[in-house]
Amino acid sequence: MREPYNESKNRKQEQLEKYKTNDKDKKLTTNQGLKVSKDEFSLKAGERGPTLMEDFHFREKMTHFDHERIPERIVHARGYSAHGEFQVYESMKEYTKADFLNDPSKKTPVFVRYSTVAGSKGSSETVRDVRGFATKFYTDEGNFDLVGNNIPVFFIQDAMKFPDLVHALKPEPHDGMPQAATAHDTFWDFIANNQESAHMVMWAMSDRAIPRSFRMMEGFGVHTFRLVNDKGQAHFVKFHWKPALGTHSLVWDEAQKLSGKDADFHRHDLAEAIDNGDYPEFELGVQVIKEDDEFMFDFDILDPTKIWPEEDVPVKIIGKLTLNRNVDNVFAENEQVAFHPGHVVPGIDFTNDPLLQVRLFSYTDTQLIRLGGPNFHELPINRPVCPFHNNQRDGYMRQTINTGQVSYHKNSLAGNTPEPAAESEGGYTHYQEKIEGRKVRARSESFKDHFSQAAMFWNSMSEPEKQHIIEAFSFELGKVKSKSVQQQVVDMFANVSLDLTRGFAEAIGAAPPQQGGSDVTKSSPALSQENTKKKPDTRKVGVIIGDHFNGEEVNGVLARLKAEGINPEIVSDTLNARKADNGSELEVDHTFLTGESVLFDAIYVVSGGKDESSAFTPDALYFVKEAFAHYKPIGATHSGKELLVEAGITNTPGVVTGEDLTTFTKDFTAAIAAHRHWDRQVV
Ligand code: HDE
Repeated sequence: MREPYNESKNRKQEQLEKYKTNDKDKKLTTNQGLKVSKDEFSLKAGERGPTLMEDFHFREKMTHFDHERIPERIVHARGYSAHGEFQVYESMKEYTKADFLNDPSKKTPVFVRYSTVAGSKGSSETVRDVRGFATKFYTDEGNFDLVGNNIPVFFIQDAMKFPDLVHALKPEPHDGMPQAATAHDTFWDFIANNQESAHMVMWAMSDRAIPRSFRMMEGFGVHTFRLVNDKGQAHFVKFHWKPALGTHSLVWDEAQKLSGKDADFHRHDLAEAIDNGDYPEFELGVQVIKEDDEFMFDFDILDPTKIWPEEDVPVKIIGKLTLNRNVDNVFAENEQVAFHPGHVVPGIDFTNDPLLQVRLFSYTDTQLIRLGGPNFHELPINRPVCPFHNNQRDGYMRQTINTGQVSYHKNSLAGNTPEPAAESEGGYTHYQEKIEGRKVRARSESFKDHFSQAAMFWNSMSEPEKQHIIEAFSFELGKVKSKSVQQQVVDMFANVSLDLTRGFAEAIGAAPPQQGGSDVTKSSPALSQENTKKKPDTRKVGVIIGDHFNGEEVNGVLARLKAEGINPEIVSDTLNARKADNGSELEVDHTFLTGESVLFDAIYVVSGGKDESSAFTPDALYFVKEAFAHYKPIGATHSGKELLVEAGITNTPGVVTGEDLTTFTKDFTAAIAAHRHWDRQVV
């Protein structure tokens, strides 16, 4: 029997509470509960003598430590998570019987893990890579996992090639390099020899692969799934997450510098936003295609290298995800969480997408080795919030004490329980798709166009986005040593666009393609980040300040920025509070040493050094020049303007100066909302 949903509490949080423990103010004990008297010295035969085997306290402490690490995820090792809630806007009953999508008054607890794909667990977060966006919905009917990415297509069409893809993109086996990067020979050799990757590579070379924040990227279920309603009718569906703050990216130079300045940049950003009460929000969207329309498109809707252009199949927004709680323990939650695309609930089903089909095998298999056995569903983070009963027993680290004599089905001794549930009682029934065919190892003919949507992606980009793609190819292939691989990639992408390949062939010393190009003229405006939402909310502004600043003005600007949802942080050459001309003081958050320009979305320059007359430090000059080169908004008032003159920054797009408080803040806020000012001349 399902427990009734209680709206006043988040059932997952309540469940997790039972497992929490806090050691503060407690006596130190062994794992057997024995109080220990000393924890600094091992037991020795004499003060200067050898340690004794008898020292059970030392052995327990060291043995546990020796076994602290578990294997990292084979892909998506570097990740970070948060808890939250999901609520559907209106009942989706017409399409699906999934309970959590039927009741707009119901809040479903969720856990989301964001990740990079290629790098190790300790690698930097701002690398060029796909981002994982995996969501576990703890529904009343069991866990539903939407294990998606921030890119809507994939490199390959059949999961049989997944081990090859991952071997090619991971550090090369002979020297273990490079870490968390695809800028090397084996990755590009794989691409050139598996050309179904063309569309995904276009996305991976675009700004999408260097997101500004986990909070500012889209999420996609990638595969075509099925929604099934209570009449047994099915629709094809693709799932989307749309960020409330819009989709925004870093610039490549900034992303690389951030890798050193703050390798945790994205997790910092996520955790801080939640701590500040700036809860990240994403809307869930669905694209729905009727079963009868399966063959209406010029691509196969089961091909995971294809999108359904939003202009052709609109995204219907159906609900909202809010992330409102940080993890308490990264290992217990972020590391031990086990996602699986096969965790579905009644009303959500699979299709024959060959990538999805084999994912349904791989995820449980990988958890068995990573989490050490078949009982990982008992770990607190993985437990459903609804009861679960079956005849599975034993195995490493079993925690449940199953009482009773019977652990098999069918039985008479326990009245044939636990018993299967009828469909009307919530029993999952697989959609009865009609299947006919011969047993073959083959790629469907309908999966053979690899370049049309890659060309559509290119056509959809704004000029700055195109330039960034050219620069990304130039960088990545510039790191490739094999001339042959470089040329193969140029020749391959000539099928997407001659402008693109001519753009980077020269930079990598390859022959520009003589022929090729694409006939595709179609574009999809939804693909360009230029057309995304632009809001100032939660943007971080670095405020460069010295003593004797105009107190009234600066406090006025800061208050107005905060009222717009912007977060100013003070940067100076010391952490001592800075004094204004009117006697007021401002606490300093960072020095130039600890608060680099790459950590901010915009810069507000107020004043220079220790007194009114002193000039800006060279650090301040570097700070503002770097922000300018990253196309960031820069605001300056009064003596702050002198720094812009010193930096050679004149009246160009995104540079806002002025004395009138209200006008200045209004213009500066608009410049911040615009994200980056690509029309600026940067030399
Ligand atoms: Fe995954 N993938 N994948 N993947 N994937 C894993 O499972 C796999 C694919 C995705 O934060 C692994 O628990 C195969 C597409 C995310 O814990 C592994 C194929 C998409 C995460 C695995 C794919 C994803 C994973 C490694 C077929 C987007 C991180 C650790 C080609 C829809 C989940 C683990 C987390 C993780 C296999 C392709 C998303 C090995 C065989 C397409 C977000 O099981």
